[in-house]
This record gives sequence, structure tokens and C-alpha cells, in this order.
Amino acid sequence: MKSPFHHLLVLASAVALLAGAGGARAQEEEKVLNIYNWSDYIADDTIANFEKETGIKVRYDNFDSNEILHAKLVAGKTGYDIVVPSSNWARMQIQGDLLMKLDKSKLPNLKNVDPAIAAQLAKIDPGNEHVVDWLWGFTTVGINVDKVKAALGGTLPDNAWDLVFKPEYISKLKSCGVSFLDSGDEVVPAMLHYMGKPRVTTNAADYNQALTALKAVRPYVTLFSSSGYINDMANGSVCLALGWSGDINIARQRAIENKTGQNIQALIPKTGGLLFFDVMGIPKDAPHPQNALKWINYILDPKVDAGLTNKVFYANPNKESKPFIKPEVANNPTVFLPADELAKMAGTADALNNEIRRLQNRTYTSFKTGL
Ligand code: SPD
Repeated sequence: MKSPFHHLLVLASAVALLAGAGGARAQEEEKVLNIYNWSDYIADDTIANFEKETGIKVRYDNFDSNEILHAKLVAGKTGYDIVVPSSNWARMQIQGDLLMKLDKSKLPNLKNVDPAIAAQLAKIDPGNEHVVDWLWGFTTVGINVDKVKAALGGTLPDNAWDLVFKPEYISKLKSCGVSFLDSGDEVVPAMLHYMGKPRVTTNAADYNQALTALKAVRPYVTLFSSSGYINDMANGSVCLALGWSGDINIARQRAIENKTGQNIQALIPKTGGLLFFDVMGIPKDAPHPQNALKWINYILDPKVDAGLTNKVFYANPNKESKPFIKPEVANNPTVFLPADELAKMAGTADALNNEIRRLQNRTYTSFKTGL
């Protein structure tokens, strides 16, 4: 004979079973990962291989300035699980509590990260708690060698920055197309560095001097672009660019592959370019943080990291990736800077804050609009 409590017991077990299943479901994330990254910054098979390996579907969007990404993060609810700010911006985002702490127990491939790069990033992220390097490179000058030499009568200046910042050079290049990166945090620090000042400063007088010098070259800038200039260089409609090292190398590669006949070269200025590290982080309100950790760990696989560098010509942080890097990329001094050139680079602008951003923006807007 069944106890009078039998029905109650059956009901209680059913409720417990359902609650258990529900709990497990709540922990298991939807198989989706939303990534927001710079354009032209990934290999052709990176996403497809991750999807195959994990069953997670990737949605991939692009931006081309830190300003755009930062504004979204500050507004919140981006829907993104992985974002890739530059380290100086990531510092502000970490301080503003916009990025999650990484669960390092889910990142066994962190062991592949070069300790020298981790030490660099510890300056903006003490203990390397929030971000991991994606790729790194430098802001510099890129040229169409034949067109620039022809316009200048055969010789290049000793310091490549002169090409973009000295009116006597840039004025001769306007007719073959001159492109500047479209961001205050790129153009203004480059001019400050050229003038021998710290790339980041709170001294208003430095910005006034930078603006005067920038206004002197403004008439010769024909395009402001932080992504389209790659194709413009490759097809010959831009001969001089203030751009990023890897992008200029991508333009060179596209010109070769598409047989456009343009000879593109990234230069290393005598006084050094501006070093940057772009880093992977997980927004505080990311909908799929576990999938994001899987992505970071996947990227840190030596072959995956090497695939990025082979495609986009930026150095990766992975000390185990070297054997998988194509010799022509490994031997390109504008991808892996020789030690003496690296020593000359202006370090990352770790001190970026809202006051400096305001000074940069005001200077940049006045330069760009001519007002
Ligand atoms: N095509 C991707 C280029 C990424 C450049 N990020 C650099 C930011 C430097 N402040």
C-alpha cells in the first residue's frame, strides 16, 4: 500500500529534476560569439576553424577607430563578447570597470604569451587580469616608392616623418594622393612625436604648436581614412599615407597579388614610429563570456596566431608561433622590428585620459575641418 505522502514525493522529485535541468541550461551558453574587431585584422580561416572546432557561431563586426569602440563600451549593452581596443584605451576601460576579469583557468594557452609582451601590458593592466594582446605594430609612413621618388626628384628624406609633416615634401605629393589616419589619437600624437614632444601630454601649448604645424600640411591631405587607404595604396590612387605598419604591408601584398604594378613600402622613421598593442577583452556585460574565453584561448594557439601574422603583417604575442610564420613575413623588419629599431619606437601612450582625449579631439577637429 502506497504511503499518503507518495504523490507529494513524486511531485517533489519531478520539481527537483526540472530545476536541475533548468540550472544546467542556464549555465550552458547559447553557441554564439559576437566579436568587434578592427577591419583587415584577421586571417581568412580564423573564424571558420574556430566554428568547426567548437560549434560556436561567430558574428564578426568591424570598426576602424578606438573612439568608435570606446563610445560603444561607455554606452554599454554592446552585445559584443570580444572587443579589441588599443592598450592605452583599454587602460581607461579597465579603470572604468567596462571589461571583465579573465578566468585564467580557462586560458591554458596563456603559457604561450611572450613574457616581454605580458610585461608591457601589465603597465596598463596590472597582473594581466583583463586583457590579452591580439597583435601589435606601429604607426608610420607608407609610400608608393616609384611615385614618391619621381615626385621628389629621386631622393627620400632621411626621416620618413618629413614626408607627411614637412610642407616642402608633402606639397609635392598631393597630386598622387595623400591619406592620413582619421583619428585624433593617431594624428596628433604622431605630430607631437615628430616635434620631439611626448606623444601624450596635458600641456595645452604643445597642442597649439602641433595644430599650427598640422595646419601647414592640411592643404595637401587628400583623404582621411583608417581602412580604405589600404586598397587606395594598392591600386595606386594614394602614394603617401600616415598609416599603420601592417596595413601598409597588406597594401603591398594586394598590389602584388592583383598585379597592379604599384611598389608599396612601409617605412621605419629614423626617429621611430609609434608603437601600439591591440588587446582582446570581454565587456563587463558580454552575453557569452564563456565562449569569449574559448576564443581567446583558441587565438593563443601557436598556429592560429601565426595565421594572423602571416595574413595581416602585424606581430603576435605568441612565442611558440615563430616556426609557423612564413619566412618572408618573419624576415620583414616592418613586422618584426629589429632590436635597435624597436628601441627607437615611441612607447605606447599609457597615460591616455579624458582630458588628453579632449585636447587631441579639439586639435584634430580644427586641423581636419580647417576651423
Ligand atoms: N587593420 C587593423 C589596424 C589596427 C590598428 N590598430 C592600431 C591602433 C593604434 N592606436
